[in-house]
Amino acid sequence: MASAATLPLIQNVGAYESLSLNGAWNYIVDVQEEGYYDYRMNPTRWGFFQNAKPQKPEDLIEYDFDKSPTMQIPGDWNTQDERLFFYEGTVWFKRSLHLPSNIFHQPSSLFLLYFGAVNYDCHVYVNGRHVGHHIGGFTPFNYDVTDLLKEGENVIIVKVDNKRHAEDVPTQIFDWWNYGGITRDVKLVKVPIVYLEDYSVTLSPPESGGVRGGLSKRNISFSARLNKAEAGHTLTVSIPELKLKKTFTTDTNGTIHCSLFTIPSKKLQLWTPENPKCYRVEISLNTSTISDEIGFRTIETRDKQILLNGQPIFLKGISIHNEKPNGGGRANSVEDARTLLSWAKELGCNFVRLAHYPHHEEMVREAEKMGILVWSEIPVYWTIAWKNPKTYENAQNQLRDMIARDHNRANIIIWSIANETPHSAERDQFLGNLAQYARTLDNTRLISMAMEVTGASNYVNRLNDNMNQYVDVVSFNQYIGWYRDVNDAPKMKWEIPYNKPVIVSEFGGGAKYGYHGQKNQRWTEEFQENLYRENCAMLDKIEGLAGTTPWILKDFRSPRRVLPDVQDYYNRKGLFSDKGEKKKAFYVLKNWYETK
Ligand code: GCB
Repeated sequence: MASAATLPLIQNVGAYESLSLNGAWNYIVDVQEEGYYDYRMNPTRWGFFQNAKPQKPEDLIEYDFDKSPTMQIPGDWNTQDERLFFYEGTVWFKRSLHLPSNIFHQPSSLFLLYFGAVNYDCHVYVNGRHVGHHIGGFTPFNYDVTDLLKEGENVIIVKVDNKRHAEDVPTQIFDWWNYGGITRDVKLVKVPIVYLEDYSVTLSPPESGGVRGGLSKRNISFSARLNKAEAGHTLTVSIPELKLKKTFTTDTNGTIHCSLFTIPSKKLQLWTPENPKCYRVEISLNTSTISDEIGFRTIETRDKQILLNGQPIFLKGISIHNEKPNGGGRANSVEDARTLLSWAKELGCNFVRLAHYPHHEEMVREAEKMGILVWSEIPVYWTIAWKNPKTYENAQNQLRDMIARDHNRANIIIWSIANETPHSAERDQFLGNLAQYARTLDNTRLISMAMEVTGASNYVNRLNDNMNQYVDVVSFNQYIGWYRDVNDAPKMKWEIPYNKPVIVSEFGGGAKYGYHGQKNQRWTEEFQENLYRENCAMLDKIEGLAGTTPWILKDFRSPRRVLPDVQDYYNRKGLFSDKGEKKKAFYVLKNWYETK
């Protein structure tokens, strides 16, 4: 029997006919990996992936998925079973799937099993066969399972392990909840045997005749790659509203390289936060057609400015964790995205930093519809195992899949490769390679990372990071007023010796919603309000400040935040409480953004 194959990620998975596998999945919590190993640590006879059942009354099988509880997928296990709130380990999931015989009467189709994200390490089985192993908790992946499916009952089993390790990405410690499970959509996707694995439709950058003021024509470039390296496949791309249509033929690699559409500038509405215009793009390959909604804009830097469509823009941002707006748990729906993003809008934002890992796809797509620019990041956070080649490979794969999923979204302007990493030669090499890799995958966006400033003297903050040469935008986090006295804020000086735009990618402090007192009383809303006031005044003095993404939109769960009655396992730096109530500092930031 043929085995399944791990495939590169399919672009725009939502454009294909699919069967949702969301819903109730049975699960077994497996603290000692009994589903794999017997008492001598040899493979067990009755591995859970077999979904074994006793055949005779005397048969001994010590598990039964069908009698085990269920939980909703997508969803984290921590907030669905109170026994699993702090659990980090292995859980097995199972669901069955009834397939009618007629779907197999279409020999020109393949079936891809697609996972939006599984945190952190997972093995996938279909009808008892191992399909693949994936690591990394926030990026999608898909397998070709065509040959493993059968008419009638099919069983999908996923073993998920979210134990933390020093060599992982993220590493052993991080300031957010390690939500485990199948946290994003699962689907069985039907695609033609030859399908578009990847395509990109972008407005060409200025130097190639794209945009800068006065140009009468603009170029839209199209490139594509099929899943098969075959010449002679015909692709027709059309943008009906612009009356553009062209037909291309693939080369022997199954690719189409940067083919251009030229269009008079005045006909093209550019995507902007004020007018987030997207055009329907239809792509026909052989006899099948998919469509996407694509916006056109350029993003570049000039000295210390960020230019959107050739015009300087100040990025009025906020950092966000991918957590549900009310009550915590992993966010995974369009509604979650809309709520969080509408709070950002209310704050006056035109930009969000989706920290510290790729958020669910709808978050990016909804932001695009709402006119919100995005910074998207991989979880290379704090003390990564810089010397470990496997760690690098893992980080690079996460970067690849983040870009593969979202590179057609006009609103993403920054790929961020790291957050607050300690300086060393190994770290510079690791991050330098990541930055270069990102550019080979996508040279139409800016690269940044959240750096740290060092105190050159008591009141002078100097940004001194070898990574400055690799990034387009220098960004740093600073916590004056929280990890340092707020009264120092007016005395602070900033030395950023690079001719690049600056984003302050974090600042902020904690407050418990509804707790009031003096402005020097920690945890009160007044303390946070004053901290924001002082910070906004201080940031205004940074030369070349091109944007800010304060920390953070909403209180979020973190195992590191243990102070009873105040934190209770929440990082309280949100401008909204975990239940969505606004704190006083919200208005300070909103007012400041109104001046920008
Ligand atoms: C940081 C981290 C962020 C933390 C934050 C804090 O610098 O980048 O992940 O949550 O500080 O609250 O301390």
